[in-house]
Amino acid sequence: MIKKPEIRELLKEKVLVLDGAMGTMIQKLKLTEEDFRGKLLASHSENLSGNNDILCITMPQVIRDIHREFLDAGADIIETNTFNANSISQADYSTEKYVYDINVAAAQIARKLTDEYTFKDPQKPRYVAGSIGPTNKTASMSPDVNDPGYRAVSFNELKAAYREQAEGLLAGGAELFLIETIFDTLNAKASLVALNELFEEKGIRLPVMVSGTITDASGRTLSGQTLEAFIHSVSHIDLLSIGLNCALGAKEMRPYIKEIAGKSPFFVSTHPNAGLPNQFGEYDETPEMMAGHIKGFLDEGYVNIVGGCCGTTPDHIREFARLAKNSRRHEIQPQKRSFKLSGLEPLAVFEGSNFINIGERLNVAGSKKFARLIREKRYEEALGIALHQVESGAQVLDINLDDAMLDAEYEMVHFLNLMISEPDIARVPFMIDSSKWNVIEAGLQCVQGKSIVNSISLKEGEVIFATQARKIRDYGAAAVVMAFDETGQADTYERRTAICQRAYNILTKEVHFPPEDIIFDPNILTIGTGMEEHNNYAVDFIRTVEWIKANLPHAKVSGGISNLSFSFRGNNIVREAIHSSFLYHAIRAGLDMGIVNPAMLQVYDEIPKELLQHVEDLIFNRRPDATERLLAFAETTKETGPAEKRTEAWRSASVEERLK
Ligand code: THG
Repeated sequence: MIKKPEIRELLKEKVLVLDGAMGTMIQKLKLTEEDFRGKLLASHSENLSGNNDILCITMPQVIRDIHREFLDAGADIIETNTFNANSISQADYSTEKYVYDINVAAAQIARKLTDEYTFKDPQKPRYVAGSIGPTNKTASMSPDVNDPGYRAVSFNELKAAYREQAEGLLAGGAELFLIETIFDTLNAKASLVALNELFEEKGIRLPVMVSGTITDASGRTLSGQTLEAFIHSVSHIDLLSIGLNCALGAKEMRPYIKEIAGKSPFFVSTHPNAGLPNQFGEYDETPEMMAGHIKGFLDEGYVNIVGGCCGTTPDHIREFARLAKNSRRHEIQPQKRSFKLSGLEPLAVFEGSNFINIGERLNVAGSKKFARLIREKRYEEALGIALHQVESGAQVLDINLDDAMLDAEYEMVHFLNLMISEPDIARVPFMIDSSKWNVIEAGLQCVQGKSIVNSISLKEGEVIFATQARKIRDYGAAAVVMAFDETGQADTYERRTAICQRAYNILTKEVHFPPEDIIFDPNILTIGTGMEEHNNYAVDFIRTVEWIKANLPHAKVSGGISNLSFSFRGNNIVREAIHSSFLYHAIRAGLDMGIVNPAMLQVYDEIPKELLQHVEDLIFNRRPDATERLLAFAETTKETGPAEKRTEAWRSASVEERLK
């Protein structure tokens, strides 16, 4: 056994060098079909030319020689020749059944060499990274323009394929994993979940590098995420590094590497192509040219791991190793424990107001129109409601398809997939709202962004609560925790605070759920029902908000605002006034977000004084006859048409203006 420092520790001391491209090195050898087949697959049914990964079992000497060249050039980390060694990609060659063997062989070949080199020079330890490519299918886009809800591969299919690959790499001696060339974050999430499950089962944890790819000048991944949204989507795992590879050359990559260096909570890696491909698909950047760009990254302190992708040769790597030797290294920027969500874009927080409004209208229980459109399968029109909410200022969209008449799991998956295909909708993060765990998990498997689960609770006891919370964390989502326990819904200040405290302890101490991703919902219950015991609901909620903010560090608080006014259905003027006043006070008490109808938020200061007086008498439980008085007053203001049709000037104001 060769003793080596943990790579994480080594990265605190120096910049490490990753090897260069395997694919373009193999290409240069101009191997024949017979070479690819070797003895082992001499009579295989399909052509194998171009199946580089198969060489690990049919012609291992070729792979060994290339690794040697990169090690001689000074690479600290070499990547296994397994970029396409997964059953989904190998299906192109009908070689799925060799996947495990390819991965074992690939890791063994590499590991034998790194051990040899480390033994020769213990001052320069070498490591094997198991290369995990994206596969040739994408989980969050439809390959069929006429069927945007279709997906050629599911999350679970990807997860199973990655699991098989990872098991082989691990068995062969890989010491870390490199999930690379990520063009669709959902694929990467499937591999992160697969790795996590493997680690849990084996009781180990290897370092994981994640490397995305930006395909054009838009600065987005192929699946449409901005870089920051991508970072939010994968940062729930304690990664070794996050970085970029392929697609662009180092020069074009520079602004993005700079951005990652500023925003990544992990070490930063880069392994660009040797420039952009020329008209023949070849890469022209010489080692000296490319080294010039890499030197720029190093001098600025952007990176911890440098290497090369397509077109880079041992000569390129030799230059990088020379530069890395005495180079400055990137210092990870200390991260604030802030609330991070993403869709295609990071959660937009408005200046001057941290309150996040979550659109409530995509709820079959909360909108007759939406329910009818879904039941009649008029999805185009249902998407119109989603778009309208985003345009009205919703920063997150709540989606609920729980209905006895619907297959909620099917509808959740289908509707999410449709929304994800509309960039103007998918730019915001989603809140997956269901009382059924299977619906929530199916939803989580559709979204590449960092979303919110709505909701979990202690209703069915601690074991189920903790199990679901762990899964949510592994999928990289935040969670709404309802103030519910085994005995039912909390409806007093004492019960609300006690349950939130208990849930917080379990989540932070047992589950290691990040506290900033816990969103308490201490139940906004209906007031003005005529029942005396309901009169203090709003007051108790607001007090609970204050208590949570003071006692449960970093936790967020949310609620379903429109619940409050169900008693005043049919009178939207009164309902809106109740919502605005309640929000005004709850936000001052610390409410972070709310499920609202974003098109119906009224400006607090513009609520007519008399109406406001009546509304606040009710909200603050200031007099026993508050409901009757408000109802009587409401008679005088009865307004029949749907509120959204009215067109006062304030409605065109920005959301933060309206919230003020
Ligand atoms: N907490 C959490 N999630 C929630 C709630 C909550 N999800 C659902 C609900 N409560 C929040 N969403 C809504 C959506 C709509 C309405 C109320 C709450 C609503 N709808 C009109 C009504 O019923 O009068 C329907 C109008 C129409 O049909 O167009 O008020 O508390 N975590």
